[in-house]
Amino acid sequence: MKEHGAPEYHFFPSDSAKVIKQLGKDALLKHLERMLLIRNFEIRAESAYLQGKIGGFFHSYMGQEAIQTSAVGVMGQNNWWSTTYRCHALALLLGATPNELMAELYGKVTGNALGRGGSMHFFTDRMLGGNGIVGAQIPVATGAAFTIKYKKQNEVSVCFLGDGAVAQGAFHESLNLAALMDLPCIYVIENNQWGMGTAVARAISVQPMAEKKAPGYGMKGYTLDGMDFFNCYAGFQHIFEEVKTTSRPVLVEVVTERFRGHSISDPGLYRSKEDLQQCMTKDPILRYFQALADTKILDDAGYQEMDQKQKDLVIASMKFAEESAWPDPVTLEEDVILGGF
Ligand SMILES: Cc1ncc(C[n+]2csc(CCOP(=O)(O)OP(=O)(O)O)c2C)c(N)n1
Repeated sequence: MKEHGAPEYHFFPSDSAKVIKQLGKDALLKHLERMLLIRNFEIRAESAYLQGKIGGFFHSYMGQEAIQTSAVGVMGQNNWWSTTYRCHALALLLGATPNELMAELYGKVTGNALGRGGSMHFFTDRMLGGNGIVGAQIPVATGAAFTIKYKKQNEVSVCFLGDGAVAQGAFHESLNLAALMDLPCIYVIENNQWGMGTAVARAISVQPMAEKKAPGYGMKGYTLDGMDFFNCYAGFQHIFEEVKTTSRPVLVEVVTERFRGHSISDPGLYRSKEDLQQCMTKDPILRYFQALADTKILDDAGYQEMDQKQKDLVIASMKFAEESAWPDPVTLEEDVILGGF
């Protein structure tokens, strides 16, 4: 099988100092707080899983926090959002509480989906899942973009997908239709280098993906550095304005790393410990904090305090989940459409 070397990426040109100045201290701290909430949520939920408190599937977003935090930071909640089964971060960013999400992981009745969905099926009033099927959210997001256009709303539909989903037929059909119909959809490939244990270079025939594939649909393509919050922020800002002005879809590739296996049950034997350690040196949260420290916005003690606060919130959510009731088995078939056509 053909296998490529790492492609040469041309990242969206950005200037961190400019973004720092534009955001100002309060917003900068808010974004750090959000990333730390996500990181702490993933760490604690993982430990609860390993203690047997959580069952089923579990996919961690650790390492990718800068992407969705910057996207939601730029565009705000009032758009349509969709993603894969790696959905804990997006739900937190769109306003779901740690309590309801942790309770959902524990399968409790107080959970985000009444304890029936688990890790892969978080949602909010503007988040169309949490989708367990690779590529399932791409046509859904395209439909949401159609609705926006049909109702003449000043919004966009943002669809996060993995690099593995790019080879799905649904990807091709959706992008083709969005381009034909001028739909305001932002397709964001989070390229974390792996589709389960398959390296992206072995699965996708053409790279860099956005740069090379977007022109085939008559769209613009952008590449962002997913380990650099400021590059993502500047890129999404430009893309958001462009899509709202032109109502043309765009394809974005964000180059990132996942710090865990594909799912919690993946021993990760396909990459060496050294490779993993190397990718963890690019931690987007530490890099972001470093920029705040360099500009004297936050010192070490301030960072520790903020991190501890997020940890405490997550630990409180575990207590909430632990103490919540199980769903009543009598309700098992409620909200399920049974029977034939
Ligand atoms: C249609 C379909 N085929 C296969 C699977 C099994 N599967 C689950 S995740 C996954 C890999 C997807 O990788 P990627 O799109 O890169 O996303 P990532 O997990 O890296 O975020 C596969 C093959 C599935 N859920 N759905």
